[in-house]
Amino acid sequence: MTKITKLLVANRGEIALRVLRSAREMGLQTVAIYSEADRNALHVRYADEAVCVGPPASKDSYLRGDKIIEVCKELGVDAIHPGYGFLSENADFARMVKAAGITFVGPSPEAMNIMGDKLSAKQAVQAYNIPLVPGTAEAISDVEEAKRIAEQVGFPILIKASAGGGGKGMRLVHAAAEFEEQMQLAINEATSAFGDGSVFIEKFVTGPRHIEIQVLGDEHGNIVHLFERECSIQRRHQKVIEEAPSSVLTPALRAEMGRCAVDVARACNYTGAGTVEFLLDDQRNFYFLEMNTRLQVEHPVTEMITGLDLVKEQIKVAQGEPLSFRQEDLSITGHALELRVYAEDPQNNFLPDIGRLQTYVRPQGPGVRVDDGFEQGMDIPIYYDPMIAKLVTYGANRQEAIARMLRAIEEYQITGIETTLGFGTYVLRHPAFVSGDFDTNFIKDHFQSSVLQQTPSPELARLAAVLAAKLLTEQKGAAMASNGAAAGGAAVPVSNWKKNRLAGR
Ligand code: MV4
Repeated sequence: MTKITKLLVANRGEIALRVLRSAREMGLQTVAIYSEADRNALHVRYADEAVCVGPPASKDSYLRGDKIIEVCKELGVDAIHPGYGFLSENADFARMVKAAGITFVGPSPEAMNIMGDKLSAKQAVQAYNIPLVPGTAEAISDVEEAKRIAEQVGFPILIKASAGGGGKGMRLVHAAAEFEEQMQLAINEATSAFGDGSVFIEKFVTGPRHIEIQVLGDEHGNIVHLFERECSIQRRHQKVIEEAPSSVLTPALRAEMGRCAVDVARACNYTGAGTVEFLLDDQRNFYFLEMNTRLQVEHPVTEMITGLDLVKEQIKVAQGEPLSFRQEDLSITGHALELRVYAEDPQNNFLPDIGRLQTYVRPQGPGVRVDDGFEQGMDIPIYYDPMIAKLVTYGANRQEAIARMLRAIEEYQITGIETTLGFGTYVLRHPAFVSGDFDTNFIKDHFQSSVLQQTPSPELARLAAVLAAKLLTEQKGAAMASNGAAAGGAAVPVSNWKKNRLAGR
């Protein structure tokens, strides 16, 4: 047991603030780091101390592991929380931190190494009974052999880079004739992107759901799962809406996937918070894909349904404390949704929109949580992720969580930049989303084809004008008389997000 007294958060934005808040509740002293672009950021003001670590570019600041460790030594910091992104999954950094006598709030470098490589992850879980997508569990370089396996598995197949992840380094092959060319391209891509040309083959699961299980392990061999998050609503591998629990899992399937996730964690002696990713096919068969060895962006939905604070749990585990609960003590209460609010323009192919937050008023009230790192008047820096906030709602059931999300989106006031808020309304009102009958193709199937190609009709423009006028009147009158203005007369569910946008929200 090495009690942590002073924690440095090696991150920025909403997650830095999120981690600092839990650290403060635990009575820890806190240190923020920041780049020259983040001098006025909220995480800098929130921490007890803050140190500038370099110029705006991540590689010159938030990725400077050596500098960050220097800061720790100077300020007597005894632990580093890496957040997500940046150095969070860098095993070499975790090793350097440890070597400097500082606690890394996260898994061991060994576990990070095993799970950081898709093939070594598959090999590590082989001793356990974990379902894998049919294909090869080893790197394959012989084209003829690869072709034979592909024929056995059956087309279409995916060629994946072992060092890839999150959709990077994948190639879809429909037929044997394309195989050789695609494999060469995959190897070349993997070599230049990751410095490792190892690739493997998997049967392509069409229209899968992306379901991930949160796990938590301590240094005493205890590992539990904290149920699932449904992350199928994504666009080009960028998640848009996450929820917990998933509406497709039965209690039996949930327990089975949970057991598998715990075994995946056990296979690498996992400690701390981690996420095991599965694909679920239309027959509800599940397959282990990969493990993320960090706290994830979407962790709040799990916190809402379990009542746990995952950051506190991470810190307690890092201090060597045993978990204070067993699997049978855990249960799901209610339903949570998370909408990622990006500074992107859905009307313009989701291009990042930078600028100043001229108006920034957060939604409030029952069942609403906003994790963000901005305030009105701030600029969205161009150097980092375009996510402005995570809007999280909680309800007794899915229906209530959805209604609260729609209401919270209406209350949210952002001007000065385009955001994906209105796009959220579109998804949340879509019959396929409401019914729970969707997969990872949801946005491809229901957005691009039906909405983006539409030019605004005169009818839509008229609706937007009426709505804008109505909103203006409301704003001049009582504050937030939430009478469902944006929902009013929603005869064309397909394009509500446009109305929102045109109304300047
Ligand atoms: C797949 C797949 C279908 N079949 N593997 C994309 C991200 C990476 N973690 C794995 N991914 C996929 N792997 C097989 N064998 C489909 C995807 C996939 C996907 C997975 C999760 C969430 C969104 C996705 C969007 C497109 C493709």
